[in-house]
Amino acid sequence: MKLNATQLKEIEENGYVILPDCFSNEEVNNLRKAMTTIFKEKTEANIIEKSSGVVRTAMGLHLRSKIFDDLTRHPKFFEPACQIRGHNLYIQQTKINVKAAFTGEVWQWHYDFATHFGEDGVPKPLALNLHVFFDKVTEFNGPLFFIPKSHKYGSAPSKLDTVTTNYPLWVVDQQNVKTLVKENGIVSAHGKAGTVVIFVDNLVHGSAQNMSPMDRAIFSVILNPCDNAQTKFARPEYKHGRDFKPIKASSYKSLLI
Ligand SMILES: O=C(O)CCC(=O)C(=O)O
Repeated sequence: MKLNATQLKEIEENGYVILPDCFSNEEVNNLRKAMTTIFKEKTEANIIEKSSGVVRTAMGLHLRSKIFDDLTRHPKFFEPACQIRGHNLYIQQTKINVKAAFTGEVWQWHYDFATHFGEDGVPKPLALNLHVFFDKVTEFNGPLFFIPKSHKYGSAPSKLDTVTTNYPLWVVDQQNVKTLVKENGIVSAHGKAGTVVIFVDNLVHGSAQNMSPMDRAIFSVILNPCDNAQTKFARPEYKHGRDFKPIKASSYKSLLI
């Protein structure tokens, strides 16, 4: 799947692009079945919500399951990522962020590079975060909020938050968010299951708690240029992949079995 000139421009200008109808219902249903199995595993790579104890984030999925490994290398992620960042990309991270009905908790305002730099010593904000919705995402069930163009302001000062949720996150302070939103507004990323969203490493984003009765699961793969790999190794492999060889596109047959 190749991005057209308008979509490439959207990423450059706004820092994100939303691509509806990328994966079929059959593919998403198979992925959801695999997700249920993954959530039952007792592993520290399944991080639970602070209050409800349900899975918040299941990580390291390409290391844990064939179908998620194939999804990670799927041409619908891989080809657009190559168009934007070139062909030498490694898998930095894979996860499903769940946000369960009624209980899914907040992701504070942040941009991914603050964590990639702060925790892993990634030199430059070149990683791409590529999502696929496993549920219909609406304004009600905790969609991601983006501040368009915020990636153009460089890296806003960030502070490590280990208190709000069970997932440590480098977050942007409210005064900076206020300024960025005043100048650029906020958009929410919604669409049907099977929608793909791509966004850049410096884009400020977050999401509110899910108080709706609808679950909201989103798969995420972060691909990073091989020559921009991590230089610090404090986090486990399920949070930052250690195989820095360039990936190839998968045959992705397992998505349809
Ligand atoms: O899943 C969400 O709502 C937010 C996830 C996120 O911001 C991230 O993975 O960087």
